[in-house]
Amino acid sequence: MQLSDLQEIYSTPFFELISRARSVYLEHWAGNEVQLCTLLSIKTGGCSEDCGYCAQSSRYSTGVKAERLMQTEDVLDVARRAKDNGSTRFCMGAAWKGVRGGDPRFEQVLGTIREVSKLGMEVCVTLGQLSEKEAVQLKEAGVKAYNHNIDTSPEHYEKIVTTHTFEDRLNTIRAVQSAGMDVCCGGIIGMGETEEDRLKMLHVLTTFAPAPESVPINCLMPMPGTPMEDQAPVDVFELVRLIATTRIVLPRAKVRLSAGRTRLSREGQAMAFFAGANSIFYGDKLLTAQNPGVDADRELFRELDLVPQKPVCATAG
Ligand code: SAM
Ligand code: DTB
Ligand code: SF4
Repeated sequence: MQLSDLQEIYSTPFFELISRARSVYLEHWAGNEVQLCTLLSIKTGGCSEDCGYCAQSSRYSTGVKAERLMQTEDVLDVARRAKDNGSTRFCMGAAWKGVRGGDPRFEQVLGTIREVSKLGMEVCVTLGQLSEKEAVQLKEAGVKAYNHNIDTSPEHYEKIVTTHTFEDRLNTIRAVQSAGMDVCCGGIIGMGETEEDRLKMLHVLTTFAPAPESVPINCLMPMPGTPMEDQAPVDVFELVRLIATTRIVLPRAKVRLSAGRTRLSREGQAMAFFAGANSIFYGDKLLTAQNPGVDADRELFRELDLVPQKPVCATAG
């Protein structure tokens, strides 16, 4: 698929676009099921990288304090609660540039993963850069999917991050694929990129082999103290167009309506679900930023007749 194909799909008249996305969606998924994922920051703040959107970079004064890696028991408490609340995916994030085999902190994370994976939720982690050796260890410990976003187009990336490259991101994704983990990869919109940048990002995702298992679409949460703190909110119709286009070109991927739901109306979210978004982060907090509360999401699901998606790969009750 060429970039021009994506541009053509994206610029289809709005209602035609979302109807087409809906038909593609219903061919592959139950249209009333949305996956609930709980996120937990197991290592917050103090990151060496300069990602211009991120409250956890040590380069900016964002008020986020650097914390130590969470103990396994504490992570398990949160994971059990997430499961009781109906989450079927549990994603642990660390504010690291990457991980290195043999580092005791990585060994600790592997131990945590072994325990969490016994709970029967899909286990996802996002720990930064990896090589194949660490990817294999994660897979063996019980990780189903590894989240590593390309975030924006290759051209725009260097305006957002200077401490690592777009190619570094792709190398990690290749290591994840070789180890046989699912790739969870998407990006952020609302960082001053053009419509073309958004579609170039999506185009890169369509070149992955195998295709990404899930695609998180984050709307920038403008974090105070970061270079992006004053960015304007994303236009809801642009977001829905991008979701619809993603659904059409990656029909089997879970499309996750990720960060930024606190700034979307209920109607905006309904349109995103209609157009094929079928996964959300569930719980009051993302990593450091706010997310709609559990009560608000339960109410929204009730109003829209949506139900939580069943786990795809439960290994235990
Ligand atoms: N350090 C690892 C990495 O960079 O891959 C894992 C954690 S990092 C916080 C995970 C992803 O969160 C980023 O790639 C980005 O897509 C998203 N993210 C971070 N801050 C965000 C913000 N302010 N608004 C929206 N998405 C954000
Ligand atoms: C993803 O694409 N979005 C999540 C998850 N992967 C790790 C992170 C969103 C972070 C939002 C900003 C924050 O909480 O600091
Ligand atoms: Fe560090 Fe990840 Fe935040 Fe970049 S996005 S500063 S790598 S935690």
